[in-house]
Amino acid sequence: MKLYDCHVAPNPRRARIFLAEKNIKLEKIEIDILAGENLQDDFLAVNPRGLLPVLELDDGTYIDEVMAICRYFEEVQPEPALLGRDLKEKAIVTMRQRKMEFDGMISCSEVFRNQHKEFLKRGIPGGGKDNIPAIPALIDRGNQTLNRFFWWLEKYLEDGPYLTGDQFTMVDITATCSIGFAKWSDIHIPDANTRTKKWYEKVLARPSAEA
Ligand SMILES: N[C@@H](CCC(=O)N[C@@H](CS)C(=O)NCC(=O)O)C(=O)O
Repeated sequence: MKLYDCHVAPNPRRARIFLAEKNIKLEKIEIDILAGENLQDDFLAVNPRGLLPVLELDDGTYIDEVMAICRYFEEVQPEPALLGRDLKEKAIVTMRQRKMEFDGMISCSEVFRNQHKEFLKRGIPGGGKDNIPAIPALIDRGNQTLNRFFWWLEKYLEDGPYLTGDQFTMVDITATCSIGFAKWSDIHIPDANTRTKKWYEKVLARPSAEA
């Protein structure tokens, strides 16, 4: 099994942290997104969308989408449970994880992608070959949705030390990677969000954060 990875990119980082939490080690193939390696024919044969990460199974099947990769390993190795321990927790993790992804990860992508010169003609993730232009108005919209993302975090942390209560889960992983991604655009946890700041220090202190 192999993981097609890009060490600087936030979505591959989500998969790496998940694997590190489960202590699963995989062969990694580094693909340089900034240099456009993900848009070359070799990688497009792996994932026609040109996106990372991708898991290659031993039978040659390719699994892209972070959540599909994580679901695969949660089934292979259920402990520690990162997608919920029981029915209710599984539903809550799914619900909150989606919010972290849409309001966090995707908003960061809109803010970053529509102002960074390397991406001026790479307006949608993986769409580099199609010369899709950046839309500056999406920077503002992304910033607005990020406000909602930071609001969610502070709210969820009313329930306990992690974003679903007492257990570190995928929700914490996607949120951590979104905050890291937001920094690329000089966006940080608002000073008033004290619960989030404390939580972020704690999750960054976990060995998996280095993955
Ligand atoms: N929904 C996808 C998102 C994957 C994604 O957007 N990956 C980014 C890296 S963070 C990428 O490969 N971008 C390539 C590009 O923009 O050319 C997932 O969960 O795997």
